Amino acid sequence: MKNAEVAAMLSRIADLLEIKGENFFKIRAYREAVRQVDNLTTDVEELLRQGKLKDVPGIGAAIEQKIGEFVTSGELDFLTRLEAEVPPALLELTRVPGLGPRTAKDIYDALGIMSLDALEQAAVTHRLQKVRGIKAKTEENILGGIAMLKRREGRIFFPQAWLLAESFLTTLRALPGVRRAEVAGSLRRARETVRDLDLLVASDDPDGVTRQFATLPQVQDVIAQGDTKSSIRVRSGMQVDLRAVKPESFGAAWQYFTGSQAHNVQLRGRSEKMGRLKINEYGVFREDGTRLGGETEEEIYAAVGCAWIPPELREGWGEIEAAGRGDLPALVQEADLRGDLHAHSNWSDGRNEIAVMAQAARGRGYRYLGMTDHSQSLQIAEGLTPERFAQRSEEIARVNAQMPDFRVLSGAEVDILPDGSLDLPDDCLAALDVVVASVHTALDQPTEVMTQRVLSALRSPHVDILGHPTCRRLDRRGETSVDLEAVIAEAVRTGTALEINGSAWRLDLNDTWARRAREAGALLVVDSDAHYPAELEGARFGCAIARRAGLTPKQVLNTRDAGGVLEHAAAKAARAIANFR
Ligand code: DGT
Ligand code: CA
Ligand code: CA
Ligand code: ZN
Repeated sequence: MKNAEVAAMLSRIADLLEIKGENFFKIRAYREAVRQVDNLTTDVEELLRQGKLKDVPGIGAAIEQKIGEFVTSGELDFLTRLEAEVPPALLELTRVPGLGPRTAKDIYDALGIMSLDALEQAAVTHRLQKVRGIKAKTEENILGGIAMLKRREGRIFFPQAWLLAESFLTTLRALPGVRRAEVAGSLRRARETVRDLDLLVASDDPDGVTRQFATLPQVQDVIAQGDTKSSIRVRSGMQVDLRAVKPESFGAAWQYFTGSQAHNVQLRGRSEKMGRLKINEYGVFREDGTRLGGETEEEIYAAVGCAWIPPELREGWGEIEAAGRGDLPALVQEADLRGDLHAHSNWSDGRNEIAVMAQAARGRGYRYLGMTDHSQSLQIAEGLTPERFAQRSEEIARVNAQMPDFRVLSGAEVDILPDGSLDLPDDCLAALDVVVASVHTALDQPTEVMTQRVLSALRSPHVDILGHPTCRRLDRRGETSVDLEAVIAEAVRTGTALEINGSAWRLDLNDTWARRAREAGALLVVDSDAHYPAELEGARFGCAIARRAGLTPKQVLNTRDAGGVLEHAAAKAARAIANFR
């Protein structure tokens, strides 16, 4: 047994005693023992065997006895009994680094927070500040601790990593000697989760740049430091790898470090077959060493007879052959999106007025915004009754009158009730321009029930879009049991669009399901589900998913203008009335 395990055991005891509100001196004795064990240069076990453990200052007979029991049996009865006295949910909260046991208990008592996910939610929404003694800074630390815990357990979702990457790119681009700074690795490929951040810089002084990088204020630890390479860890626990190359090798390095590994292996295979070319992070070379290029990625792909391959497709799924045949899809781009068809205003659970959301959407270059507030039964989201929808349409008309070059589409995100019926009457739905139908309640229905529930919504003439089809929330819950294959087939049959919800909390559909939907011939739509202006940015994440799914603009509903969207809705309604009613 290692000293660190013994120290962790003692520290756990101290935490639990503190939660129980035990005697201060007793708690302090355990904390002191932790400090001593941490500082030991010899094995605790060895000292124990020699009977010298109790000579260590701060470790008395009682603690020595406990260490003895723990070391010999791997367990400690005293600790097990203590743990049994503390609610498991509270124990869970104490796992967060930087969240002290006393504060954890205060939060638990005041807000009844039962899980790490709920804790994170409360911190994000600043509800934690309602607890005595908790300030904005404490919330920030708690979020940092939760992020660290998650990171230890593995990978993070790409939208979060993008935000970190962007702050690094801004910093790097401002450094002297940096000509260009870009994201590489799995994040550039928009893989759903990423393990670390890979950044690439072009500079005439690569050595100087990597050294400066390691001293940036964001850096918590330096993991490795070389001439052209530097790996660091930021406070949240995420690793960031930086490579710096000369400008003439930038394209080759960018290609190489974007991966994926499978893609790179296949590309090298092709280059050898095609004429014994060698591709590495410095360029493309002939056998005799002549350099054929490397300043741009295009030069690398051109050398093996391929068109440039969008990073989102570089997974070794056949994209190299397709690029060789000139068969790559012209992937949808963010600039192709003419509007967003899923957003909320302060009429329901959004934060802002319709006009504010509309202005923000126009500011992103959109021509329209589907204002899809929640329907009546979703009371936690202040869903609207038919009467309130009617009142809202007057405000929408006023906003539209003031924005001649923009159109707010009057819409709803109507709940699909547990029995598959819709939460608004037909006449109300018929009066709307665009209807997103979503499941928000009774999420634990068995597959058969859940699937039928969703299928019946797809058959409604009023439903244009199925919102967030799996209902997963990345921060708190997985997918419902819905049979997505069946849903995709019915979406194709009824002409209902399936949503790629780009909210950083959802990413739903994800890339694999969106790809399945495309293959089945479904129409998709890239939405943000924004509840305030900054969240309109979610369209960017949704677009990245659409690209990984291989979608072209034609296959995405909101690349059409408002007229095109309405036409599609009318066509779906006519078809549904003729066939499914
Ligand atoms: P990740 O970090 O697990 O989310 O996935 P990647 O693809 O970002 O992997 P990473 O960070 O290990 O490496 C970045 C890229 O560097 C990778 O996509 C391909 C490229 N690469 C080149 N040579 C190697 C190699 O020998 N091993 C690995 N793992 N990657 C390599
Ligand atoms: Ca990586
Ligand atoms: Ca890496
Ligand atoms: Zn929703």
